[in-house]
Amino acid sequence: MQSEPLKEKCSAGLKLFCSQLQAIHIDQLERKWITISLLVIGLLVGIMTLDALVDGINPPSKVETIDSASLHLSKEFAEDNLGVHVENGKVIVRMVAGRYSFFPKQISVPAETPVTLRWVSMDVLHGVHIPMTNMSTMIVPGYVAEITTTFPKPGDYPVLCNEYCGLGHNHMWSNIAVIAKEVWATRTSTPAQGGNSHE
Ligand SMILES: [Cu+2]
Repeated sequence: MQSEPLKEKCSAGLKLFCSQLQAIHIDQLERKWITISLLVIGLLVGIMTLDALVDGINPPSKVETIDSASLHLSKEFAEDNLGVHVENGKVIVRMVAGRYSFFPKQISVPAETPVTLRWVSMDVLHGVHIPMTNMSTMIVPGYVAEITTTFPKPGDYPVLCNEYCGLGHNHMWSNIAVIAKEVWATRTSTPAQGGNSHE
């Protein structure tokens, strides 16, 4: 059979590798630190794997792609569709990052409620960071970055770009007005507002 010689070759190669490894002199202390380093790496990889499988924690892009050059033609990120929407009881925010601002410039969301923010870039690599929340991600052109966060209390939250994107980078910021849950509920129940509160 063809697979037998291959198996033998592999085990012979492995044996040779192990014997060569054993022949190398490694100091006792060095050996200890190599073992500790490998255990730490194993532990971290284990935690990441467990988080991904059990809690569904993924990188923000989730490898969801979009054509950055034609966002205005896309269904989801067309200008009329940006801002805050309530869909199936969930608060969804869609925003576009572009040199040098986040669009829409001003939105309002409820406090103490999970808010899913979906971001895309219309030009280059941007970052977005909202202090006092877990909202911090890169916005890579061609990908949709999604993070769900809860704003702990009402107030104005700055939205900052934390990836250098050009000469106007330090002016790239926006604002999210977080309003009390009860006030938000009365606003969204008003037909004129329709759940949207963007500019
Ligand atoms: Cu920037």
